[in-house]
Amino acid sequence: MSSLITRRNLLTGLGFTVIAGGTAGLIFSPSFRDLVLSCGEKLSYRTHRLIGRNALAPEFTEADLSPDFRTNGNTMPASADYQGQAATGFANWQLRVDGLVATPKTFTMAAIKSMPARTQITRHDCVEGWSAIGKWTGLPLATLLNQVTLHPSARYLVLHCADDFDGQAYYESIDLVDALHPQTILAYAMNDQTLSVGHGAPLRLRVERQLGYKQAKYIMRIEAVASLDTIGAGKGGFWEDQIGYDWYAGI
Ligand SMILES: Nc1nc2c(c(=O)[nH]1)N[C@H]1C(S)=C(S)[C@@H](COP(=O)(O)O)O[C@H]1N2
Ligand SMILES: [Mo]
Repeated sequence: MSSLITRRNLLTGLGFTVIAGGTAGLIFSPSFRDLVLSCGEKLSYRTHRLIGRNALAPEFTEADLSPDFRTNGNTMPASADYQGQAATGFANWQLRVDGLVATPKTFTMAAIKSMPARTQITRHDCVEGWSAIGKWTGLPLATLLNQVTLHPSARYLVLHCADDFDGQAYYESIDLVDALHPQTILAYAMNDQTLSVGHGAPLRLRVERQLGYKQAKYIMRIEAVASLDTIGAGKGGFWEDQIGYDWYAGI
């Protein structure tokens, strides 16, 4: 376990170097940035293969909870539909699960909350250089996937979100190892409160072995696919498409 923490810090530190350098104006060359980022991605993939992709992320205690867990990225989706749903406390929110599944299904929040929940206290690490420890409660993604039966050709899950930046929808994707990982949940509560809009209500992903931008908020649809090539610009996520962040953001 201690080696896991050491590696986590090492890799997180690498991320900080890139960003701190970028902010200070020291790293302008995209090729240098790409090189550093892709070294980090390979190192983190290799590290996770050594320690096991199914290893658990560290979990903490109530005493470790951050008094102030900031929000980041979008904090209120602009869409009128989303805002109407927020006004009714997401009473009619529906999560669509489709793509390469035997039985595409739509789940209400009541249905999602009626299934056995998992609670975990974990550390969120944003690539921009901040971390916070929070308590997350939600539905294990594996439980949901059991209900739709993945087609054997499915390799990734795409999380489609209700928000956008300048008309480009936010989305993220994970492979099936992470989708079935025991700590991967669709969270609807944070620190024992219903998830706030700022933190991604009514549903946000927690995929605890990866960085903050993978933790998709405002999830409205989960699509099982064989390839990411035709989703967005093909890099597997909004920031991956826009500025070349690693698709596999292992920590
Ligand atoms: N839909 C959506 N998900 C998102 C983002 C976003 O802008 N939109 N920002 C990401 C980033 S960069 C981080 S660090 C976390 C922030 O989560 P928080 O607002 O709960 O702190 O959400 C991630 N998921
Ligand atoms: Mo982030």
